Amino acid sequence: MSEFELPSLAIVGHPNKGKSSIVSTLSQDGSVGISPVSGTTVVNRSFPMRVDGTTLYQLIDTPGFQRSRSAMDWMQQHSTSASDHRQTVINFVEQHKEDPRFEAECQLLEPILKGAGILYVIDGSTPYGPEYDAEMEILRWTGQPSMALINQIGEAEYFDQWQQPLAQYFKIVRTFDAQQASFERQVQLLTGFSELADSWRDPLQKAASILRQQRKNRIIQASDSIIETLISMSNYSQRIPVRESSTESEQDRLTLQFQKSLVAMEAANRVEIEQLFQHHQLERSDTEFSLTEDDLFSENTWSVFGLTRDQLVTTGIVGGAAGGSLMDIGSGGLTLFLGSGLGALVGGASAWFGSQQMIKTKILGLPLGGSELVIGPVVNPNFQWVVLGRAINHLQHICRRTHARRDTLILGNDELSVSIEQATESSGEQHFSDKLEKDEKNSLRSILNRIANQKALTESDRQKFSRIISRQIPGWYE
Ligand SMILES: Nc1nc2c(ncn2[C@@H]2O[C@H](COP(=O)(O)OP(=O)(O)O)[C@@H](O)[C@H]2O)c(=O)[nH]1
Ligand SMILES: [Mg+2]
Repeated sequence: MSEFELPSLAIVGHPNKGKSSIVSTLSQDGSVGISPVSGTTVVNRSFPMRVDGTTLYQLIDTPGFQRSRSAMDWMQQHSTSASDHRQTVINFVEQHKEDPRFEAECQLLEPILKGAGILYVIDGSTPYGPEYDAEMEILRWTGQPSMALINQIGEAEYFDQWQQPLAQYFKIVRTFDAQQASFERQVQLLTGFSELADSWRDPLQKAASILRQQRKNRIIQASDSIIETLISMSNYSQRIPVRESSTESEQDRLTLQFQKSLVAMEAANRVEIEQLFQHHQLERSDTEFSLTEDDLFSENTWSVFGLTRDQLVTTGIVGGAAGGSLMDIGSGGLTLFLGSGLGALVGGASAWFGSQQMIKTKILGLPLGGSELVIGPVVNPNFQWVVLGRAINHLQHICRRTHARRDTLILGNDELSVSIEQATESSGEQHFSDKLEKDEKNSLRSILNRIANQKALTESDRQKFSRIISRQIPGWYE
């Protein structure tokens, strides 16, 4: 009896209750128009859920009911018994198609009468009132399979008030937070609906399993891209010609340039991951890492990732390597240059890099005369852990974020400390490395050491890495 080939769900309700937000979340489409101004959606718009070129289902965003009571009055006057309810709704739309008073009602009823299922959305933070009865009654008259969703826009909770009236009209009533719903909750909504309509059971169950598989593939792809970035960042160095006349401000500029290149590599990885999860219009506010003493390698920064110095020591994240593997500028061949103009440059750099023991730097003589400063790679042994910690944190945020959210993604300290606090409350755990099994931690340490030492990774290293990262991500299915 459906004119649609695919499972189709019309999202309906009062204006401004989060209908478009639900469409956005369930279709993973950030381009759906969401607005605090009611009346933004005036015509239906359909959003297909596509995976690998196949459309699994479609969601139809509709304008909110405007005159449900008058519409219901008309229908009651034109109905003689329950057996003609559906036909009466059809007649109503037929007769009022051109009537501007009932534009919204005719729009939203049209796909339902063509066979779309109904997701009726109410806001659980506003009280129930009898004005909703007419909406629910009209929907019931259509005879289409339906489910009620309690979204929560504000702080207040009137869920209890809503339970009874909703239960009278809908077989399934669920709470569903359009902005916060986890991926699993989204999939459960689909499978819930599959129980309501026989002809959709198979396609919707299949859609759910395809979505889970897609999620899994994306997480694996994301961890592959993280490891590639980690390798590039760990190997990165820059060669910069230096002259006798090089000045200190020039040197500052060069170090800044080196740092910016690393920041750009990290940013490119973030964009890639955001694209992978279809967050195309995402605005992100990020604390850039910088290679200054009181930033990347300070205890302050570690604590941003939930690491205390003690933890770093016990997990082996700090330790041993720092002193030994470091090629301190100011030592070895470089001292040759001391005393010259170049020496002044190097001397300045030494104070800058040397004290922090983090970036390998050397001066090379060029065959045709002149010298180059080779800056990088970063040799501080915490580098890979910090970069990885930041990447995992970002990926976790992206995986948790619904497409209904339009606010800036804040990866700064505040949000991080909040999420760390939450993690601590629920599990007593802090940094991702705390959640690792002992053998995982060992594997990861050895993989990160290989990366730090610029040794090639084996296929099995990569697979282990992928698995370890994936397990840190919400919505990962074993
Ligand atoms: N805090 C919060 N705000 C929401 C939620 N769902 C919708 N909103 C906000 O409510 C307003 C109306 O949302 P929209 O989806 O456009 O509602 P529609 O008119 O029913 O399509 C927008 O400002 C949304 O950002 C939610 O779950 N939580
Ligand atoms: Mg809308």
